[in-house]
Amino acid sequence: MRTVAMILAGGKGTRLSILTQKRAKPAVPFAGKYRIIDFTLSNCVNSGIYLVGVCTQFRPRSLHEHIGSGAPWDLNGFHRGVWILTPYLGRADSDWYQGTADAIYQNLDFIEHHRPTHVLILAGDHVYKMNYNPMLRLHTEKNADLTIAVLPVPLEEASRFGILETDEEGRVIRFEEKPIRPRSTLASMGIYVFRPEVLREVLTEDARNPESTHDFGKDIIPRMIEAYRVYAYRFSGYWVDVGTVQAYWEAHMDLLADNPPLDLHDREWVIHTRSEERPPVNIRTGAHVAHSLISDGCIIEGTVEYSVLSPGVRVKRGAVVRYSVIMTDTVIEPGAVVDRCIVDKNVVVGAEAHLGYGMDYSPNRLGDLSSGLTLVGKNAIIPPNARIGRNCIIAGDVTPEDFPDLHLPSGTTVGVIAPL
Ligand code: ADQ
Ligand code: ADP
Repeated sequence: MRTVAMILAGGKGTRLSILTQKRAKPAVPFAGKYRIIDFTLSNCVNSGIYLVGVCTQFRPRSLHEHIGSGAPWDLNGFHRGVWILTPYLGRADSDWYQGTADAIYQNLDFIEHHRPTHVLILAGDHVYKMNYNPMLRLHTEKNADLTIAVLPVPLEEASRFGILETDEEGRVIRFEEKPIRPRSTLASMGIYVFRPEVLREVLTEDARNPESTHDFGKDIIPRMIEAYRVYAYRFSGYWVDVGTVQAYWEAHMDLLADNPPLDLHDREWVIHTRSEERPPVNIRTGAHVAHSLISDGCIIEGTVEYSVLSPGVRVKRGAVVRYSVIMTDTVIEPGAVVDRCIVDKNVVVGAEAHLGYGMDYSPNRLGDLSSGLTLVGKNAIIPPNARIGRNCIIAGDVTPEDFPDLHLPSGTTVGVIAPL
């Protein structure tokens, strides 16, 4: 068996709001020291898959720098590697990938160059640990053309996914992408194994179809159900598509349980990342830290509860951080309170400022936040004594001059948000 994995890492990620203002979704920091794509890259190498292509297009710089030569995942060497595949310039219609199927279609030569027996198509924005080998084996045993990884989801969430039905043998007999009225709760994880010849055949046919949006879920899979052997592989572990701010925050809170559903301490399935050298965490007199993940280089003098801190965060005397995700090198000045917030890198929260203030848990106007989260973008400077309500979005790089009123009511948006 020879497998090439292709990671789709090119979606716009607009539902992650300011977190993807300057970086691609798979490059968004996760669980303190990782980036979202680390889970998929690590799953590949831990499954013994060493030929990996990453299809990128939107704001790929952070992602390119993070992946670099692939060394942290041991993906640099003879017969192994990670290749960043950007859309090539000069195509007549568009220089960008149109849909997920188009991103793979444009890279068929890359895939075939490696002469694989199996092509594994993955997403760059899922948080999970999965050994792909049982799925690849099932694909071979069933002599399948396509195998889709599936899992049950709650009925109220089913319309966010590709929903399918199978016969008793596990063959897929119906597939509907994001149905308004779902007939089942078995969801596609957007993880596919293709027989390489079939992949070329279906993508070439799709590329010629002017009606198609060139998307696996919308176009390719529904058309394959009758004419090809399509099977479902049932996955039973923890898996989240962290495509929305709410899901991103909830997945962090999941990590803080005493027995988290995703164990980052598992020595049998290490999640690899690129990280800088930082000194050990320094917890000073008067600090109170509980139910939290604190990364290297943090200095804590205040209170941190139910929160995840990336490297180099400082929480100064009397400051309180709770139910929050705080990214690299952010400073929380003395006496500040940060409650149910996602704060990007290099932010300064001024002394005695209060973020996530008040009791407004109503859904955010942008439709992204449903439990009163407040977001602060990269490099923002929040002035001392500011009061910023829940459901607020402060874009990156804003400074005190952008805050004529230090009391921002719930639902306020400050600064320019990435175009939706
Ligand atoms: P979605 O997650 O809605 O549904 P999509 O937004 O197309 O699918 O993203 C899939 C992956 O491809 C993401 O990682 C995204 O970043 C990437 N991507 C999107 N467009 C791209 C492009 N043009 N070039 C490169 N990469 C691109 C899919 C399936 C559903 C399934 C869910 C599970 O269509 O059937 O249920 O995933 O999350
Ligand atoms: P982000 O806000 O997404 O973290 P950065 O540019 O700060 O964007 O970081 C992206 C990646 O590039 C990280 O892995 C970081 O360590 C690395 N990086 C950032 N600046 C440099 C640099 N000057 N040289 C090499 N790597 C860098």
